[in-house]
Amino acid sequence: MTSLDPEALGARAYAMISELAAISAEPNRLVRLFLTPEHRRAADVVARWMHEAGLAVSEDALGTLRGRFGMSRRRLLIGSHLDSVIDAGKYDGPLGVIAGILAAEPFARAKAKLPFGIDVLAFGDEEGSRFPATMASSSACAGVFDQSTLSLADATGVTLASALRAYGKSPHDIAAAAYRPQDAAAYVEVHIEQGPVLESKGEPLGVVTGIVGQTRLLVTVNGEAGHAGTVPMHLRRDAYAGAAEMALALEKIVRAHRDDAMVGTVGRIEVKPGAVNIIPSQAVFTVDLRSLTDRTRKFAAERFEDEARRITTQRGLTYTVETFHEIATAECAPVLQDLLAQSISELGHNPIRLPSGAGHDAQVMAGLCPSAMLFVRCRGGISHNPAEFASVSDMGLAIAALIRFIERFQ
Ligand code: HGY
Ligand code: MN
Ligand code: MN
Repeated sequence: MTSLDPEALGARAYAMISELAAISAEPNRLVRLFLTPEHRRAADVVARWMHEAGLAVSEDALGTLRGRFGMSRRRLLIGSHLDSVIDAGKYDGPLGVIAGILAAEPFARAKAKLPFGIDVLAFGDEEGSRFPATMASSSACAGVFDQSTLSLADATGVTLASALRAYGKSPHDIAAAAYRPQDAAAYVEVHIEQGPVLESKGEPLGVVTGIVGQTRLLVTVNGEAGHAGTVPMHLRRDAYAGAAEMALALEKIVRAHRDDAMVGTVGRIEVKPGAVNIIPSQAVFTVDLRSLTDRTRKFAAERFEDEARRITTQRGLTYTVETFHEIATAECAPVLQDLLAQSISELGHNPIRLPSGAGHDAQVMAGLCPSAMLFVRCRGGISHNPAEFASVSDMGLAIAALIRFIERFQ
């Protein structure tokens, strides 16, 4: 058994988290998007860490870094993502990559004879912050990359295909990035909980039972521009007012499904022409709908469409709804859950089991191989926010638990 010093592991993790957090497209907030110069700089730092840990480093056609130990065909995959949301916290994603490197290191240094190899994976796109799709990198590893994603464009009109070429990759090599199912023994991801449960129970670590399915919609509402001072209210076709009523209708539908941990969010809205004295002719907004059961999520999406139809008819508006991301609920492999729980108990802590309301690469990897997640307590459950925080000791305990997990894994 490897001797463990969680405090020292946590301190190293914190130093690495801080180094990555300084790599941002903007000086005053953390923004690190897929296939940007910041992604390249972050990947170069992570490649150096992987090399220093004794891992053989390679990069696949989607820019996923792979730190490899051992020659066995059968691979234990450990990973998370390097990209961030806009104005992000510094733990969401990087903690999982860093935990994988620090957990693999003792085995690589000792040239341990394991019945499997270890691949630490640093994915470049999980958040979907740049292109209107998410988890492109882990999809390529899982062999489910959707080629139509290549033609998606970012806010500046750059397509994923041209961004890949600018990053030095060729879309023709994407298929080669896929693991053969027989080679992928399991996937494990360490991630901050991004919620309040572990903190409320006074526990540092948790074992994820399942990851919610997601539906992301782009809704376009069209009305008629008009003079804000002269058009009487009953004669207006106000696209924004219609969109606002649709957002409230979404909230009402979702609140009716409390039991499935269902949540619905309108996270972004653009109004045109966007002048103070013009009645909006168009409103374009996103819907993020999640639930622990796919059936209720799909039912809620249908109910939302019914409401959109009713509201726009009443208001003389037209609308379109485009589903730009859909991913099913993923169950975490019970055997791996138990192995993680055992590792946490051995460290003297109570292995809380909980679902994940956030999406993760583990959801995609669950289609390739048995997958599991280890959650780390985060202060106030805050995430996707610069106030995001995980303590040195909690991070150290997570890495220690991951080391014990690797020792037990067969
Ligand atoms: O949106 C999510 O759940 C994840 O943070 N990408
Ligand atoms: Mn996130
Ligand atoms: Mn994440």
